[in-house]
Amino acid sequence: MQILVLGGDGYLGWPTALHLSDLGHEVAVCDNFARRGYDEEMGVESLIPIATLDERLGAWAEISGKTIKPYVGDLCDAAFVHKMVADFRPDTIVHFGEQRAAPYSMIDQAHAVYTQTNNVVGNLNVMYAIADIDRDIHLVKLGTMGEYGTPNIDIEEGWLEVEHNGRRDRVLYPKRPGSFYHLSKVHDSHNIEFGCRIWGMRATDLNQGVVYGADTGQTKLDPRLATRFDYDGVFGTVLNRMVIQAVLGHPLTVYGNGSQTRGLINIVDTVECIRIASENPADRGEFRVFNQFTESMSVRQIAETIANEYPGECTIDEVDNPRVEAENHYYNAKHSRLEELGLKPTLLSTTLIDHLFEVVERHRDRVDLAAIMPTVRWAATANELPRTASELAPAP
Ligand code: NAD
Ligand code: USQ
Repeated sequence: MQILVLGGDGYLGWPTALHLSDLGHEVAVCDNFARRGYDEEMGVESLIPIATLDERLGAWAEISGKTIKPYVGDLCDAAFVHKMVADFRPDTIVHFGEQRAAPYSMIDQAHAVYTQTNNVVGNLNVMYAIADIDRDIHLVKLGTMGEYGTPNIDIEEGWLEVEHNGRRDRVLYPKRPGSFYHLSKVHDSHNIEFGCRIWGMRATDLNQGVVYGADTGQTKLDPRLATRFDYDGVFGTVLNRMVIQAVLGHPLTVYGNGSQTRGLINIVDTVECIRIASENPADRGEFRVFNQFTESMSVRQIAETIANEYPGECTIDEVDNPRVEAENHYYNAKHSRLEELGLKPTLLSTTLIDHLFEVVERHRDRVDLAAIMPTVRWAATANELPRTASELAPAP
């Protein structure tokens, strides 16, 4: 298959491009390097050093003999997106190319506006390119489990059968997300579902849980193929952060009482889920939703698992929760559809955690301890005036 990976220079997009290329698909990647720009803006760096996109592509060609084609540009530029899709003529577009950190979107008005503009406009441009060029292109879009929030009923995979005043209907599952970032994904989901109805688009919305892990079969082959690994209070996600905190002797930062529960998935399963979704496309006009996570744990359980596993001393701190989120809540989210299509879950294990400790140990000198504590508070309203996307996140 011809597969175009948007956001192909990011934490998940790069390993996905390698995995798909390794399996024999013709792969292209698109990125505007916004993520490298946020690093400059925040004054932080990936724990694991990452090569430039050119170096990555060169290394992959050298090691595998396979070529991945780069498209460097901004998804918010409609003409660029149209030209790229017309040039590559993909069967599948995998869309990772958005601003993905909830705390970044909550810094102030400028960052909220940037996040929603970047994500919603970029996604609309991709939809219009598909509608104009070839409506059979399957859009595999990365959404998030956080779109649902933490409702007091079971979470289904995208759709809900309801009975109201004696009548029945199948409706999009009601959403109650917890940040302007998570909201941008809800807006995308609604736009895509509408595109399926009006244009007969084929779409799979992958509501992914929090990803952890540092490498995949391909990124391990050469340091130039490594993917990024974030630990700072803005871009670092909970399990990855806690592994680094343990190795650095920093108390594990549980926000609030730690009862909040999230779906988790290992990075090796992420890339496999994308393969499965791509090779089993949605039907014409179908808006299909898969919940992409393999196990759920409370933040406290994650902290206790890491603390128990760490061979040295490790303490857990209950930090004043910087977010506005439910801590004690019901959580039962379905996630069977990817497994029905063949996903073999990689569950959190001693081996996986020990491997992460080793990776962090190797790069521990690169950690900036000052970047660890959370700095963004949800309830604050810093309303610095919005800037343009290029002022906010200049490409390096
Ligand atoms: P990332 O920030 O590392 O990668 C996203 C990439 O998209 C970056 O390289 C960035 O430069 C690029 N990008 C952003 N805006 C762009 C634009 N306008 N034009 C072109 N490129 C653009 O993020 P990630 O962790 O790899 O996440 C990828 C996707 O998966 C995101 O959509 C995210 O919401 C979703 N997701 C991530 C996680 C997680 O835990 N990392 C969990 C669930 C869902
Ligand atoms: N948390 C802590 N301590 C920390 C960091 C986080 O207790 O040091 C808590 C948060 O309060 C939250 C939970 O852990 O309750 C998850 O936070 P996170 O930063 O790991 O994840 P989140 O902000 O939800 O975002 C991440 C990715 C995002 C993706 C989402 C999947 O950055 O791109 O969409 O995970 S999900 O959470 O399922 O929506």
